[in-house]
Formats: sequence, structure tokens, C-alpha cells
Amino acid sequence: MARKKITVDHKLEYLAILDEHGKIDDGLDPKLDDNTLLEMHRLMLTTRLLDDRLLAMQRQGKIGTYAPIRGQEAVQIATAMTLTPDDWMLQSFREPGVCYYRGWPIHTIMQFWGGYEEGCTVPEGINDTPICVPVASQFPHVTGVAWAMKIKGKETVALGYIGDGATSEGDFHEALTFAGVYDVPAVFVIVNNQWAISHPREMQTRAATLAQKAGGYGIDGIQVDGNDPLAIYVATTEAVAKARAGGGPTLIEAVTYRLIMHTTADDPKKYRDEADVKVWEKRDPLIRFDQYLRDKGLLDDERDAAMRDEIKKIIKEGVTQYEANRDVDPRDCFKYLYEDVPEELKQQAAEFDAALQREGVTIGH
Ligand SMILES: Cc1ncc(C[n+]2csc(CCOP(=O)(O)OP(=O)(O)O)c2C)c(N)n1
Ligand SMILES: [Mg+2]
Repeated sequence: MARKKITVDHKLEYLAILDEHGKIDDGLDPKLDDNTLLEMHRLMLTTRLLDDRLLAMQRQGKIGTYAPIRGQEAVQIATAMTLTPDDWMLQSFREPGVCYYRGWPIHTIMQFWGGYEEGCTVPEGINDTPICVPVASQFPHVTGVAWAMKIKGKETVALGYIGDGATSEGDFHEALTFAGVYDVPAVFVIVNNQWAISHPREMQTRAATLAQKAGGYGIDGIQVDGNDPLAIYVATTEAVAKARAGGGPTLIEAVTYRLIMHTTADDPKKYRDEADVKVWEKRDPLIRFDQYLRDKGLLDDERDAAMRDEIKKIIKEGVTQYEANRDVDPRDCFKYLYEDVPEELKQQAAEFDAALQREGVTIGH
């Protein structure tokens, strides 16, 4: 018989490198070369401007509901930049910056939010899974893909993204349980934007951090400042290298903040304090990284303006391609659910056809 304290062997760290004013802790400086730093900035800026554009397109009725990512650009870009094209990326529904970095055409991202089937297809040659709306359901796939890579003897890593709210789902638990047991080459990134629609982080779990959950699965966990691209880059680089070398999975909690609405279908003013938003606006990852690059002499107004112009051109081209490919048959919605279409649905399709004829609507193809 015994009653004693048990010491568990579990590594949990916290990492922040850039402070809120873009100043760096020299002892932790990863000393990335100038090109990598500028590329990081360009990609974060592209993510911001693409997000702005998607939001505007929703307001203009050009796409349907959209889940904006303002404030979360650092998590997306600084994690994605640590992957090779052969690695696997398994996303939720809030990773347009990651998709862009991985080579998804901008118009394909727009097609998803526009409700077009083509937006659900991963472009040829990219090792990603499609945008995933059923919360947390991508996480067992992260473990599965990583496990497959291990069985095949490949030095390929699977990295997946999940929200804070989604860590309450069974899928999260199952994915991490099996990832630990089979010691798979996976990196699990929790994008803790502190809200699950109108539910604040405190109502999702009593645990002090989400990273500490790693201990329950016997894997390493780290919490990072999710608005600091350098800290995220360092933590993810280490986790990816460890996974690639056969060292098993890591859980990364990136603490960030959703600066605007959950999706274009809700109004955050109804459930959260605007004063909190103001605090987090000052911690905007783009502002602090911009300051860091200016202090280093890598960025100035002229260079910034040129970069913005170049990005806007790329996004505009994406919109043009999206708009040129909107000629779809609305009757397609009757086609894919059943192999043998039930009588009731056939009747609805016929009624719809009749309505189109009555209204004189001609379909492009
Ligand atoms: C299985 C499932 N349940 C509920 C929903 C509705 N839903 C969409 S997003 C969301 C909250 C997700 O919060 P979080 O995991 O923190 O991700 P975030 O939206 O903040 O990126 C919910 C409940 C869903 N899409 N899937
Ligand atoms: Mg969230």
C-alpha cells in the first residue's frame, strides 16, 4: 500500500522571442537569413490581404459564408514554412495562408468559399487534405497519415491544425492517444484563438493551458506566443525535425486571438468585450514583425508599398480567374448524394427544371 506523489516525465515549454513592440530577446534569436525573414513577411501580408479580399467578396455577394483569419497570420505562415512539399498538411477551415504557401491557386480557395465543388479538390501534386469543416475530424487523419509514413519508412511528417474549441472533441483525444502509442511523425498545432464561435477559452476546459494536454498522451507539448512568427517558426522547426528523425509527435499550442467575427454569419459584439479586442489589436503579428524588420533595416515605406502592390496584383488575378469560372449548373446539387436518386429528389429536380424554364434561365453547360 502506498500514497505518494508521482513525478511524471513530461516536457512542457513556453516560447516567445519577439516582444509586443517587435524587439527581440537576443539569447533566443534564431538568426534567420534576410531572405527568409522577408519571405515570412511577404507571406503574412499576402494572407492578410487575401483575407481582407475574401471578406469583401462575401459582402459583395461573390462568395458565401467566410471564416476570416485576421490576427492568425503568424501561426499559418511560420508553421507552413517549416514543411517540405513532401510533408503532409491537414487543415481545418481557417488556413488560407497555409494553402497559399503550399501552392493552392487563389481562385481554388475562393471556389471553396463560393460553394463550388472545385474548391474541395486538392490541386494535383500537393500533399494536403481538403478544407475540413467538421470540427476536429481532420486530427485522426493526421495520426493516420503520419503512421502510414512511418510504416512506409518515409522521412515525411504530417502536420495538422485544429482550433481551441475543437480540443474538446473526441477526435482530438483519439488522434493524440494513437499518435503517442504508435510514436508517429506528426506535429499537432492548436490554433488557440481563444474563441469557439461565442464560447471563450475558459468555457472549453478547466486546464490552464491546452499544451499541457500533451502530457496525458505521453508526448511533448509546447505553448508559444502565436502572434510571434519567430517563436512559432523555431518551435515548429524543432517539432518537425524531431518527428522526421523518428522522435515522435509534438503538440504545439499557439496562443493568438481572433480579431474579428467567427464567420460572416455572426456578430462578436454580442458576446465579447470590445476592450479585449483593442488589447489584442496591439499585439497584431503583422505590426510587430513589420517593426522588427524596419529596426533591422530590411523594410521601409517604399519597399512595403511595392510589396503590397505586387501582392494585390496576384490576388486580383485570383479574383479574375474565380469570376471567369463561375459558370456552373445549379442542378448539380441533385447529383452527388445518392447513387440511386430517390423518387422524391427526382421530383424536386424536375420541379427545379420547370422553374428554371418558367423564369427563362439558361444554364451555361
Ligand atoms: C463536428 C462539428 N460540430 C460543430 C460544428 C460547428 N462549428 C463550426 S466552427 C465551431 C467552433 C470551432 O472553434 P475552434 O475549434 O476554436 O476553431 P475556430 O473556429 O476558432 O478556428 C463549431 C462548433 C462543426 N463545424 N463541426
Ligand atoms: Mg477557436
